[in-house]
Amino acid sequence: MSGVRTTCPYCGVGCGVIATPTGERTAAIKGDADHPANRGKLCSKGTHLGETIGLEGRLLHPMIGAKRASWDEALDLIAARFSAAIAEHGPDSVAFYASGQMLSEDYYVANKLMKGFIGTGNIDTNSRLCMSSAVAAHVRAFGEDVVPCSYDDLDAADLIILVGSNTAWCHPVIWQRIEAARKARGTKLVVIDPRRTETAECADLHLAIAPDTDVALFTGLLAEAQRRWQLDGRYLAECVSVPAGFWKDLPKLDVARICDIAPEDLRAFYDLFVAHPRTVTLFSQGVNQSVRGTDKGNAVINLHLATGRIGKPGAGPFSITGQPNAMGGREVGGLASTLAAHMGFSDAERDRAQRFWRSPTICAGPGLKAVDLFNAMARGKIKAVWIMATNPAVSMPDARMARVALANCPFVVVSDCIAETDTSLYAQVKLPALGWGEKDGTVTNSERRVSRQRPFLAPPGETRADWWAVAEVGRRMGFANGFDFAGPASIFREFAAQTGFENEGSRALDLSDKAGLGDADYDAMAPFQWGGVSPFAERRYPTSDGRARLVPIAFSPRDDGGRDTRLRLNTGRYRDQWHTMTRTGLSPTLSQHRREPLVEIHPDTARSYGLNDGGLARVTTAQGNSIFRVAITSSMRRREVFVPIHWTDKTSGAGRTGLLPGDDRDPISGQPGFKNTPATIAPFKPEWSGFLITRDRPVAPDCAYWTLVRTAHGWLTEIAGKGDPAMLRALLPTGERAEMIDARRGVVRAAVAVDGIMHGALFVSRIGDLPPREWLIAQFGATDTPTMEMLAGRPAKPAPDRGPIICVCFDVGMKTIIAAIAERSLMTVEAVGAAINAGTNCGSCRPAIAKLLPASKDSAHA
Ligand SMILES: Nc1nc2c(c(=O)[nH]1)N[C@H]1C(S)=C(S)[C@@H](COP(=O)(O)OP(=O)(O)OC[C@H]3O[C@@H](n4cnc5c(=O)[nH]c(N)nc54)[C@H](O)[C@@H]3O)O[C@H]1N2
Ligand SMILES: Nc1nc2c(c(=O)[nH]1)N[C@H]1C(S)=C(S)[C@@H](COP(=O)(O)OP(=O)(O)OC[C@H]3O[C@@H](n4cnc5c(=O)[nH]c(N)nc54)[C@H](O)[C@@H]3O)O[C@H]1N2
Ligand code: SF4
Ligand SMILES: [Mo]
Repeated sequence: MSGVRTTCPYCGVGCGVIATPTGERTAAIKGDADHPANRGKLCSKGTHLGETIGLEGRLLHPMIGAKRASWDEALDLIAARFSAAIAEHGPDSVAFYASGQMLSEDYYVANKLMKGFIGTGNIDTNSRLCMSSAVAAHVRAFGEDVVPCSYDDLDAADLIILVGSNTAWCHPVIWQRIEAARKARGTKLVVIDPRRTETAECADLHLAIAPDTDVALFTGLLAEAQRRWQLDGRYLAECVSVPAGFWKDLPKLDVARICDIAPEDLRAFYDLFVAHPRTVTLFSQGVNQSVRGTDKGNAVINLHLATGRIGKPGAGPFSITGQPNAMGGREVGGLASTLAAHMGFSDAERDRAQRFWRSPTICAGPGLKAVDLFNAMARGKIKAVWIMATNPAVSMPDARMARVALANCPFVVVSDCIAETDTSLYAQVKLPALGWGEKDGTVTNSERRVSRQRPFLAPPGETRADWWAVAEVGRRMGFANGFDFAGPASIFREFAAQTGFENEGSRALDLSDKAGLGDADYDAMAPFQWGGVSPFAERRYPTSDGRARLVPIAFSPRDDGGRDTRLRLNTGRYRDQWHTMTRTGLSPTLSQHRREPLVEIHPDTARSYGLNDGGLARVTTAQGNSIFRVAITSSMRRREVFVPIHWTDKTSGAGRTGLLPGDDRDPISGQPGFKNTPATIAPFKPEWSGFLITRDRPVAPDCAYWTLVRTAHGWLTEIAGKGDPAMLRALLPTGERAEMIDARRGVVRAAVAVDGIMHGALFVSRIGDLPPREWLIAQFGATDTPTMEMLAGRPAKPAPDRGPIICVCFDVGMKTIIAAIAERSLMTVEAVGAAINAGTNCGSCRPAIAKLLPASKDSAHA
């Protein structure tokens, strides 16, 4: 097979990928130079997709309980249990919990079944945890969930403000585009994030504001814009409806104090804004995942509307999506708070949807939002739930409660590609879904661009498309007519037709020109953007009077971050891992960047809590506690800690972030405030610590702390605990074993080889003298490493220590880069690339390399 054009399954940048199969389950991956989203570029995650398409851990056939079942048995059972629950307790007793990682076709069929045929609004999605505040802000300001910008605007802007976005890690190809624009045109960059991320490190100005003080910052900027004659009176008069008293009620705030930033920095921000009318404000989870998320979004949008910085090249508020199809899910109506195709729940809209679907019923109104849905489940109100393409036992706030909810639901169906997830443990029925490279349909990216995901691998085992399973259940529930789709093309045509049905220009989402597409045209469909490059360029908004709205935002005591003296817990992402690691966790290359979940903390705060760099600490909140490796860094504000979301029960004994956040949420969007939870921290002092390297995946060790990641030739398990460390030898595989035990110092070292090839190695110590991991890991790919060298943990003739891997594409360590910079007086990231290749492939590590250069603010700490 030659190269197949498809779309990356990770973030909402939506990069075009060309996948060329090189074997049954292997493929060469490269960026699609013709795709407008990425023009050939890919980040580290996209570049290494080929390492994640094997069959390891896949669910290959349906399961009922612990037993393999046929599709017929499983689908009949689901239809029967959902029908019985509806008959006995009504349609609101059942629910779907879907995901921005489903294709639009899957999503469309699920939404149609729930809202139009079962007749309840109870379908929500993990986008509730991700995009719902931005959706609510768009609807309040524009009348419809429309993103006003395109990536082209990043090329044309003179000032880019990133709010609550670690773009360099989470949207790396957008980041590369921003960097290119800065180089070409001198675009100014401001980053607003309590942490000094690698994104912030590269900015012209970084405002490390106190958590959740964005409303004050943007309200202050709006007032400043008014004071300095920056308001666009004509735009306001012609295109915006301004509520009475809006300007009079703008609170007068001491912004620098509230945000806890230097007044000169605040002034510099204001001056940059005044000097650069072409401003794009790009925002993501630091805005959305907040109890003030919707107001934060509207504070940003208000500013752009009032200054007329919208609907023009290089200007606008730009909410970027997280998941590959977060936007598509919003389009079809996958959120409990929209009906379908950007329609709400008015009588007219419900009637219109019912006539279009020719359905027996239609839901009466919105359904339960994710957190409310799980709370209802915990109270026994939900009798059957179907979870697709998401892992809520990990990703919901207060994940322990989410598990209680799942355990309390009499019938749980889980559709996933992976056999065992933390969520599927609670499933009565497991359905094997097609994964990336197998599934076939469309996704919509951050700039409203619809692209095809095309299959290039044969479906393994009995895996089937999610839409097919939902349609089959719909048919078996007696809804034969609505669900006889021949394939994704026919679903797409129906969805496209629905977007245009009785639309007459009232909704910007209108794909009806695609409703007559033939199957072959659908297969060949090139990426296209609905709404055009700039949906509001014509200065008309999809509201009843065609005007946008300024939204008054009441300032609340919760916006005043400065006065709070408790420790705040912030959570987020690592550059090379994706969510619960079911896919990126399979890639040895991607697993090198961060091998353990770290709790990052400021040096002063670490000192006052008695924490040591590299030691362990227990983070406790009202919901639960978890143990993490301590990383002391001045990139954190004082009294704030940051932990990653990626580790699960499958990959960690205690490093579980999901247990910590509470379910406090934005009152309008229902999105949880994942980024700001009161917490405490204390040192965790194990009696011993160490690590285990194995060729095969080890059983979970029985000790207080363990975390597991992939290596090039197997697995690395970090361990720490109490009791006799010698018992850990039971974790080693069988083979020729060499051991060294020093009971007095509490040292255990063991290595197991089979026919000269390493199969296991264990290093434990009570006094912390552990050898570096990298050389030992590499020995698992070598033959006949002398036993003495293994037990010593280093070669007889030592190779230089490369330090932690920075560039995963060329396998270059931090110490190698620092040495090259010093020896060859390198001054730029390009010079480092030319000298030692680092940073010259996917480019994801370029911000990290920049940090090591002599000009960097941070290089002294490196
Ligand atoms: N590598 C990688 N990339 C991903 C993902 C992944 O798992 N891994 N997931 C994808 C998904 S689904 C999503 S939603 C996106 C998320 O992309 P981002 O939103 O960029 O990622 P996060 O790390 O969740 O959070 C962004 C930043 O918000 C900051 N923040 C916290 N509180 C506040 C605050 O009160 N105000 C401000 N201004 N900032 C604050 C945090 O310190 C953090 O640096 O990433 C997508 N891309
Ligand atoms: N504390 C904290 N919690 C958070 C966040 C945070 O920043 N902090 N971020 C939130 C956000 S923004 C998000 S998006 C969520 C993400 O959280 P989740 O959605 O729970 O995370 P994933 O690991 O992406 O789960 C996707 C699952 O779907 C499976 N899958 C992949 N493709 C398919 C498919 O085509 N069909 C089916 N049926 N299954 C498939 C994968 O194997 C995996 O098990 O986490 C949220 N939770
Ligand atoms: S930026 Fe990276 S993860 Fe996001 S779509 Fe592009 S290649 Fe995939
Ligand atoms: Mo997300």
